[in-house]
Amino acid sequence: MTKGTHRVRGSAIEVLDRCAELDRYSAHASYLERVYLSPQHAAANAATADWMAAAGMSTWQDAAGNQYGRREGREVGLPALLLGSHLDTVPDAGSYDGMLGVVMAIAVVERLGDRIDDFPFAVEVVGFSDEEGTRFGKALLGSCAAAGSWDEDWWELRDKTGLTLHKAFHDFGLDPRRVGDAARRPEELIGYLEAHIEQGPYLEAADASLGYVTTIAGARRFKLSIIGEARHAGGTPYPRRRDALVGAAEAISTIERLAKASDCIATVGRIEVMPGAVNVIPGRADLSLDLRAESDQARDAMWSAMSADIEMLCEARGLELRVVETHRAPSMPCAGWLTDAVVDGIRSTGDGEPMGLWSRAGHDGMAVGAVTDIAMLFVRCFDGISHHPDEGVREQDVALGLDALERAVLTIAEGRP
Ligand code: HGY
Ligand code: MN
Ligand code: MN
Repeated sequence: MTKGTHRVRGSAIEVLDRCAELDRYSAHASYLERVYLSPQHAAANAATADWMAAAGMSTWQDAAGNQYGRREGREVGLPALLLGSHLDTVPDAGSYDGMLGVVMAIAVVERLGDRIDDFPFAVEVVGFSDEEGTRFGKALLGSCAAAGSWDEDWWELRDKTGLTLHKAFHDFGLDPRRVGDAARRPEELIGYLEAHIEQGPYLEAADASLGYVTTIAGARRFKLSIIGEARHAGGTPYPRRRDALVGAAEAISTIERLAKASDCIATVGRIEVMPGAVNVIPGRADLSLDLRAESDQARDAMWSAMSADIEMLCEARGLELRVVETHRAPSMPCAGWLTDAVVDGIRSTGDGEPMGLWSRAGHDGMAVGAVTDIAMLFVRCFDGISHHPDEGVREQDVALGLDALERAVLTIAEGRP
């Protein structure tokens, strides 16, 4: 911030400055990556805790590394309206996916100030610790812990160095035996309201700054292994080949063809070819599959069609297909009463008739929805770009988003006894 300028507390420019400050907590100097249980995770939690405290909140880190802040309502110990998002990122990330929602939530607590003292509920802000699943492959670890849906099998998940989640917990200073302490009981919360960039082009196409979410897409992620036979690239005639990479290429185009012809969305984001030598026919190809749809039924029907077609093409090439499901999260509808408050907030900004859309991106609300009602406020992002350093937001859109979020919280407070 340049000398002499005064940053208005709870303003859009302060929110943007804080998102820029969080960029500093990255595992790499040249690009942003902040993963679960890393030193960067700890640093981002500490900075966020400072901002929460400055906004008048008590702060704590829970047993799964989620960062919380809380401001009491008209009595101590009331159930809380939970605001927030996540602080972790994908590799080579933008500055706003997750972080914007956490920092906007803190700004809204700042702006509401002493008015919260008269609320019939407390207001909490959470910075979830692992929405992306970048390090261990399983997404929503932080919010699953908060929702009480931690799976003991996850302890053996390994990062790319082979370190287990269990060991990483210890190294971070957390006790794996206490992860259950992070679980929130339904009676502790009245709802979860998350502001997030849209991560798609629809608000921009409608020239809308803000939107509300109807449903968060259901997602399933798989590791597909296509097994052939490594052989000499020169000496092996085509009829004798069982080329795993050619099989994977056909599978990838099949995935795209089927998804394009549907309302589902499927992406192969990663492929690993073995042995990976230029003069050896690939004996094995491991590829990721990220599959999403507005409903779990549509998602599962698409998986059945895709897996059947891939099985067939592998059989025709003499290849073996092995499938491991690495992540599954149900589609999560947003609650009507909470979404009505978001719509009220958007309407109060004069941003035109509020636009509803289903979220193609996954969010922590998919896990939190197991213990409390959820709703989401979307903020337009430049050209729909996300999961990329060019991710960007307009200050004016963030300013309207803060107004809408503040109004939504007030609408909820006014609507409760
Ligand atoms: O993958 C997603 O949709 C989210 O950004 N984690
Ligand atoms: Mn993301
Ligand atoms: Mn996100």
